[in-house]
Order: sequence, then C-alpha cells, then structure tokens
Amino acid sequence: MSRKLIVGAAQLGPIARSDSRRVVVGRLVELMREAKARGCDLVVYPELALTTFFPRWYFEQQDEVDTWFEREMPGLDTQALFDEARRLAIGFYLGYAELAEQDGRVRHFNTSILVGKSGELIGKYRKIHLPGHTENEPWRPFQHLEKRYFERGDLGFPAFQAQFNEHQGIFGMALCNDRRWPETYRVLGLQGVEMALIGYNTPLHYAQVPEHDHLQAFHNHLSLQAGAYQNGMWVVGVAKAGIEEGCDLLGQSCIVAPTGEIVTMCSTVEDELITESCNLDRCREIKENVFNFELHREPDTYRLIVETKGAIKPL
Ligand code: CDT
Repeated sequence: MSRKLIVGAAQLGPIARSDSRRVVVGRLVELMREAKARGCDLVVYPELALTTFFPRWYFEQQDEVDTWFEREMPGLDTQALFDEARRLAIGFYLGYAELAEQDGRVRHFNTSILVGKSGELIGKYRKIHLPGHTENEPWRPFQHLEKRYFERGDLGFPAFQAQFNEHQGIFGMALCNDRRWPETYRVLGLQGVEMALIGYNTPLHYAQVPEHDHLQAFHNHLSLQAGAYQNGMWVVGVAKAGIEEGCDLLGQSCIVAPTGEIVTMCSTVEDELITESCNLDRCREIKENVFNFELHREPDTYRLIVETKGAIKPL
C-alpha cells in the first residue's frame, strides 16, 4: 500500500518586533504558493509564526502583552492565509498566540491549528510543556517568559483524522519544548498518529547551562528522530530561525521518517521551504514490528509515569 502525502516544512527567518501581521502573512502566503507549486498537500509553519518571539521580553502591562495575541482566527490580518489555502486547496499548520474568552475569563495559550484544504479548522492544540520562567530575570541576555504569558494547554494531545489528498491519515500536533518530551509522542502514538507537526523557536544560547549551547542542533534532531522512531510516525519539525532581535535561533527544520531518519533538512536560517513525499503506510514498518504497542507494551509497569511528577529516589 502507499498513502503518499507531499508535505512542506516552511521555515521562517527572523521576524522583527516592528513587523506587522500583514507583512508576516505575506511571507506565509508566498511560502504557501511555493509549496503548492512543488506539489504539496500540506504546509507546516513554525510556533508563534505571526510575530517575533515576544516572550524574550518582560512587559509590565498586560495590555502590552495582549498586543501579541490573536483574538480571532482567522482575524482581519490572517484571513488572507485562509483564503489562499482555500484557493490553492492546500492544508496548513500554524502556530500563534491565542487569546480566548473561556469560562467567563480571558485565557492565553500558545496554540497551533490544523486547517484543511477548504480553509476549515480540523483541530487545535494548546502547548502543554511551557519552558522558561515566570518572573523577570534581568541577569539573562534575553528572557524566556512563556510560563508568565501562557497558561498550560487544556486540550491534551489530541489526534485528528484528516485528508489533504485522496488519502486519509492521522495527525497530531505539538509545539517546541513539547518535542523534547517522550510523553508527547507516546500519547500521540497511542492514538495511532502517523504524522506529528511541530513548530519551534529555539535560542542557541541556553542561559542556565551555556556549556550546552553547541548541542542545540543535536538535541533538536535527537528528540525529533527518537520520537518518530519509537512511535513509528513521520515528524515534521519547523523552525523560526536566524538572528531575531539579537537572539540567535536554531534552524535545521527537517522531516523525519518513521524509521527515525532525517529525509530532508533546511540549509539556511531564512524563509525556506523543504518538501518530502511521505508515505503514511511506512509507519506500519515500525508500528507493526519493533514498536508494536499491542504486542510489546507493558503499561502496568509504567505507573510511575502518570502517578508522579518529579523523580522518587530509592531510599
Ligand atoms: N519555544 C520553546 O519552547 N523554546 C524552548 C527553549 C528552551 S530554553 C528556555 C525549546 O525547548 O526549544
């Protein structure tokens, strides 16, 4: 069998603090057109793809924080992306900061959506693993205030049946720091996910352990490749890359096969599209063999994973 889906990973170069949503959406549309011209059924953009990575700054006023968030999706400036997707008949994944009025209060999430080729919403994911810190820490060269500006996602790790060409597939989403956690992929894998879509913004400088700065690219690929292999799924990892407002962000966006092999990777830190024809049926090579969950998993021995948060050391 062969269920081929042509996927584009649309890496973005830096977005300036002063760039309007309209300018950024123009770049996304251009990449979408290139993806269509190269035969793509689905195009994947990074995390927080509409603005600069604003959690690198501490803002006193919530009003100022809220200017980075979308109250509607599509909204006035993002409608053009949905219109173009419908015109081209191409699906997309997009990361953005979401302001929602829910349960009688204002909520802030780091969100991604999966949109079908008619411009319809297929699914939404709200980031679970929020890295960084809550308070202003001026000793850092730049802040990472995701824990201050976002709430933990409240949707779990949902999976979606979706069809972007003649074939149906099962898709999941995650955002940036989620990709470092094996639990992310396993929860998706346990829902039969065949392709995980993951946008990221990863500074090369890690303030707490700067000795690891040179390992950022390695850890990125290590995580994406392990997640793909151990769950038998395609993984599409897409960066916002390059020097953004003085902060150097990792590129190396890539598409990983269910065997864990990187099959294509960006070579710049600018707007760049890479594409791959992904046969979703190749997931079976792994899902039906070495990681045949039904046959080989032993969940009753894994209780600690869901019953504890931190490590419990032996006495
Ligand atoms: N956006 C995001 O989640 N970035 C983190 C940086 C970790 S350092 C605080 C990442 O895991 O790449």
